[in-house]
Formats: sequence, structure tokens, C-alpha cells
Amino acid sequence: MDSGVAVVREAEVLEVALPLLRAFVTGFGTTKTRRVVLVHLTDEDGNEGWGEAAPLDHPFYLPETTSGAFAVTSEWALPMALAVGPEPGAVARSLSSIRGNTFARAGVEAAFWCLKAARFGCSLAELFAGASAGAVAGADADAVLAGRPDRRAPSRGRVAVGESIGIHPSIDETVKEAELRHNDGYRRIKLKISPGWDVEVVRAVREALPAAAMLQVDANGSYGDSAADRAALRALDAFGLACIEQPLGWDDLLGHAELQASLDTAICLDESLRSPADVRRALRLGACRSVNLKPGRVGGVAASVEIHDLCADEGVPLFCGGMLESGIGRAVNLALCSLPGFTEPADMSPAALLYAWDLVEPSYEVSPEGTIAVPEAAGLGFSVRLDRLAAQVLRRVNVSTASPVS
Ligand code: OSB
Ligand code: MG
Repeated sequence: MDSGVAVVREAEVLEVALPLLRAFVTGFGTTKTRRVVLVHLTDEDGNEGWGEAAPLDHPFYLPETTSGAFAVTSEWALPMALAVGPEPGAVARSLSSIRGNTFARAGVEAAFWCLKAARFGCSLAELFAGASAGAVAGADADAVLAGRPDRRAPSRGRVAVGESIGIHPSIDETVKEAELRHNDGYRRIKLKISPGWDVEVVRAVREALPAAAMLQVDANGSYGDSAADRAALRALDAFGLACIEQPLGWDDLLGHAELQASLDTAICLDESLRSPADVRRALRLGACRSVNLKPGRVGGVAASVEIHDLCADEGVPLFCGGMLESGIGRAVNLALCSLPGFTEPADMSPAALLYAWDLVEPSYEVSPEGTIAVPEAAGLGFSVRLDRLAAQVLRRVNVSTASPVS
């Protein structure tokens, strides 16, 4: 535990299968299997860094897939990071020359943040607060001017969370699950919708929940410009939704700007925002009024902090989305959510609802008030279950820590 630069001795990339309890059905299709890519670093003092790249197995959410992320991580991103490492800021700058492949870059960068936290003996949340100017806007300007200290006290110890409810076979089942989660304390209910599964299910859930309950929908890019699709989106305007997430195509910023101008409800973008520049463009065009930030989708923690600071400056509602990550990926999301600019509940269904078991133990839990504690322990903040990991590993490669790529 010191702040000196330690040498990374071992670096490995693992692909691990996670046992989904049930298929996740959305506007982009059905997700039946879940594999993630893990990056595991060990330095000369035995400190460990873990990072998770969590695109989906298939290319129907975004182009990146688990298999692609494994290749890019092991052949490019991790060798490049090791060549400049171990400072996560330097790693992020180096990886920004990789086009796309945001999940692969984020998984590698996360492992270096985690290693740094382990080395400092501090939490990820303390490091992220130190990296964010927005985390202290106004309150501690001197400290920022003094050169952004590496660590700072997180601005909150618990984060509010919501539940993302997939497309179910019937409206009744959807209403039951929404009521159950609302009564469990979740601060927001997000319903997945797609053409033909929208106005009726939203009306039924809206009527079943107390009027003040926060409700939003997520279309995952499944609506087009047919008259029926536009009529359905207009009809959703009547339900007081917190936002309509990604109604149109994954790369259709102009379409979203036109649609936003015709709706009272805020549009929130997910798939369309894959970098800080994308967020700036979308806000300038009026393509959205709120932002779903997934660290993997935007290319890592440094990019996430930049987007956080931008949204905080401009007063844009911001929440942390999820990719059904294991606890290793969720650790980064939770630490990010401790930044004050995350104004809306995060998408963070507990591992117990998603998987037969998590890769960390104990896993995180949702309190009756609908919040999850931000880990305070050093490094990842969770203990990795190496036995489970070993039982579910599909492939693993070691990446040389000696010979930098050029
Ligand atoms: O659109 O937010 C989405 C999961 C995988 C891919 C896309 C999305 C989601 C979720 C998951 O909604 C929420 C969670 O991780 O708990
Ligand atoms: Mg979404």
C-alpha cells in the first residue's frame, strides 16, 4: 500500500460464462446466454486489478460482441495498456486510439483503476471523486486548482437504484413484477417496450403503481418512422414517464432530435452515446434531454467522468445504466454512481435476480429504501470467488508484461 509506481507482473484475459436465470427480452431481441471478458492484473507487491468488458454475446444491442472484445482485449488493448501503464489516465489516453470497441477498452482501463486503488489502499469511489472536477464544483475549488489530488471523499455512500423489466409473455406478469419491485423499494421502474408492446402495458403498470412512482420505458432502438410507430410514441407522452429511452435506431441522432422536438417527455439516449463527443453532439442537437451512461459503452472510466462533469455543468439528468454485469463490472458502476452528477436511480438489478450466483461474494444488495452501498474497501471492494470463476472459464490467455507493442 503505497503510491509509488509498481510493475505489473502478470496480466491475463479470461472469458467467463454467467448463468442467466431467465432470458432477457428487449426491443433488440432475446438474450439467452451471457459471457463476459475479465482482465486480471497482479503487480510485484501482489496487488490485484480486475476489470470486466461486458458487451452482449450477440451483435444486436451494439456491434461489439463478447468474442470480439476477447480478441481486441488480448491482442491490442491490454498489450497497449501494459506498454504505457500502470497509471489509468495514461492507459485511457493510449486506448483512445482504438476505434470503437468501447467495452474492450473499458474492461482494460477498469483493471488499472482497480489496481491503483488496491495499491493506494483506497476505494474506487475515492479515486473517481479525485478524477472528477464536477465532484467538487464550488465546494472545494481550491483542491481542484491545487492539481486534482488522486483521492477525495465520495459525495454519497449509497446509490438509489431502479429495476429494468424485460418484455414478458403477458401484461399481468409485467404488472405483478413492477408492483413487486416497487414494493421492494426500487426507486424507478423501467419497462422494456417494442412496437406492439407499449401503450397497453405502460397504461396497466401506470395504473397499478402509485401516481408518484417513477416510471420510464426503454425501446432499445426498435421504433422506426412508420405511422404506427410514431403514433405509439406520441401516445406514450400521456403517461408522465421520466423518459423514453432510445426509441429510434442506435445511430440515429437526427431522428431523435426531430422526435424530441415533438414530444413533452424527455428522450434519454443509450445506444447512440458511445463517447463524450457523442454526448456533446446529442445535447447540442437536442436529440435527448437525459443521459444513460454505461462506462463500457462510452469507453471507460475516464470518458465516464468527462461525461459526468459535462452533464453536471449543463444540469442534464444523468443515470448509470447496466449491462447485466457480474459484481466485478458492477463495482465500477457503483463507484461512479457515488459522483454527485448522477441524479437519477441507476439500472442495477441485483445479481440474485439475474444469475444463479455472482462472481463476487458477498454480492451487493438492495436495501428496503432502494439503495445499494458503495463499497468502501480497498481496490475492487468485493472479493472475487476464484473457485466459481475457475469453474466457468471458457478460455484464458496470458499477455506478456515484458514486451511493449509499437
Ligand atoms: O438497454 O439498458 C439497456 C441490459 C443489456 C443491454 C441493454 C440494456 C440492459 C439493461 C440492464 O436494461 C439493466 C441492468 O444491468 O440491470
Ligand atoms: Mg437502454
